[in-house]
Amino acid sequence: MIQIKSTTHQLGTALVTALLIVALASVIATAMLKQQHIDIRRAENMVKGDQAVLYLRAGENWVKKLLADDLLKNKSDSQNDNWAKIDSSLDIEDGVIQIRVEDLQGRFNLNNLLDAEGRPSRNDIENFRNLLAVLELDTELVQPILDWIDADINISLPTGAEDQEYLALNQPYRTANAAFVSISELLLVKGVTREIYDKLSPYVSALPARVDININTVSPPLLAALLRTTIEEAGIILSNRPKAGYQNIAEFRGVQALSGRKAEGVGVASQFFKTRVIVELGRYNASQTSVIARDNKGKSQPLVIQRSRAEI
Ligand SMILES: [Ca+2]
Ligand SMILES: [Ca+2]
Repeated sequence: MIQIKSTTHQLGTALVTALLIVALASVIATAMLKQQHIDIRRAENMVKGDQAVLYLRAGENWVKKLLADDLLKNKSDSQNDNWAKIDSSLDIEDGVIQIRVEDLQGRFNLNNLLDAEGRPSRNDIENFRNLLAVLELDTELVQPILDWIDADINISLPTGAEDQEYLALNQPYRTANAAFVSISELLLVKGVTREIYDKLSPYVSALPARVDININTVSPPLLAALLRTTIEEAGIILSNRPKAGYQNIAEFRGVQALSGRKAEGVGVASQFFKTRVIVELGRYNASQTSVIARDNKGKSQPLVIQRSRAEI
């Protein structure tokens, strides 16, 4: 009797031990599967990430090629050019790629506020003031913006700002005292709130050279600023623009509606373009913004001078 009891007890212990081992093995197997699943997902993301980067570069290269070819086709730049017409999605294996090109000379170049010698450029300052007015923003913002890029640390009166102002902030920083590298620097300038920035940013650029505004790609608010007129009138002038754009500036100046008003610092060709490429590969998304400079004399190939995963 004692013998049977002991055997039953031993059997029970063995069963519990076996169950424990099975349970433990299940836990380990589940953990291993989970880790394997994470590893597979990680590897998949790495592959997709590499693929996406290649697609982003391919999109950028395609635009460089279009810009180089365009130079051989015509000497002006307008929305009729091939580079301007890419605004659609292309199907690729496992996904889609979107490419958009914008002429940055359809905007006001903030660095034009200083002339080639680094002195305030009266005409450009006037144009910028008008742009601020057209956008219903404070025209006095021009002073701290000018102070941000001029070499000296003398405050432009009455509303300018230099180091003294910025060094007194909770998170102090200095004035750039150099050309804007990105328009997002505006957010550091005294008086420029996020709201003001969002309103102004579609109309300005930060280019590494003094450039003309391209009359073939200019927007109604900026043209209104250049001609000292209303957005409505600027819109009418632009609606009469030839389909292939103006071929030279004399042709633009000859337009009836312009009589009595003369836009300065304008041209019909561009050197700087912004390309935004967006790639979607299944669950994986990636985007890139590049600024491409084109040598309009055609001596060298278009060159990427700025590249960012964010909007520039
Ligand atoms: Ca062209
Ligand atoms: Ca300064």
